[in-house]
Amino acid sequence: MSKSERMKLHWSPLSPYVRKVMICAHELKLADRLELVRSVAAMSVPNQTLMKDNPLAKIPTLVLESGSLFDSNVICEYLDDLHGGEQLFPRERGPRFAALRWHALADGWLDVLILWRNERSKPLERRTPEWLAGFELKTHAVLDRIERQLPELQALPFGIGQIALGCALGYADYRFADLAWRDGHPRTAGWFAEISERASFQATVPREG
Ligand SMILES: N[C@@H](CCC(=O)N[C@@H](CS)C(=O)NCC(=O)O)C(=O)O
Repeated sequence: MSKSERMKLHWSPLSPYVRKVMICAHELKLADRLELVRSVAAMSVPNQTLMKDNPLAKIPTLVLESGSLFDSNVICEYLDDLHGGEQLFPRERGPRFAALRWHALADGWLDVLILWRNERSKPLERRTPEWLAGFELKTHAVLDRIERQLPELQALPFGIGQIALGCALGYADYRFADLAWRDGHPRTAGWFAEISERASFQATVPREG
């Protein structure tokens, strides 16, 4: 893979995983190098065009001249590797695994929220109450963990951990307003308000279109 090859990104303005990639691209000053292709990805109707580049039919998918890359974690690392300067994925062992743990927590929570949203979109009689209860329980456990351990994240250099968490909280705001996640989590709320001011976050706020 060459450092100057063209990059096409299967993209949507509402996907939190795509947003994570776009925030990395903005932070790394690589956003102008991405050709954004609006791609609809829905679990129930796999997008055949997207499947040519990613058999899982998921976004984000990054298409390079040398092949395609997915998922968002791999794409973020790829972009970070292209960039010569400050790293979003720390190199040093301690900070690296601390950042990766936050990344995994935030992405794992996003996976829960997406499944929860899918379940909530079904007609009432087809919903599985135990699943709904499980998604809610995990969400509250994640939020409580974030609130407690936030100082650890704040002690790390800005990077993939903060980006992933910002995307997950942004998605919770966009799709789960009724969750009122700020209640009981004032430290997280303050942190999110601050990080949302970054230009990379402002440029990628979820919006229809
Ligand atoms: N683990 C993947 C998750 C990507 C993902 O689930 N994206 C959603 C859109 S937000 C998607 O493509 N859904 C279509 C599907 O699951 O078939 C990543 O980090 O890229």
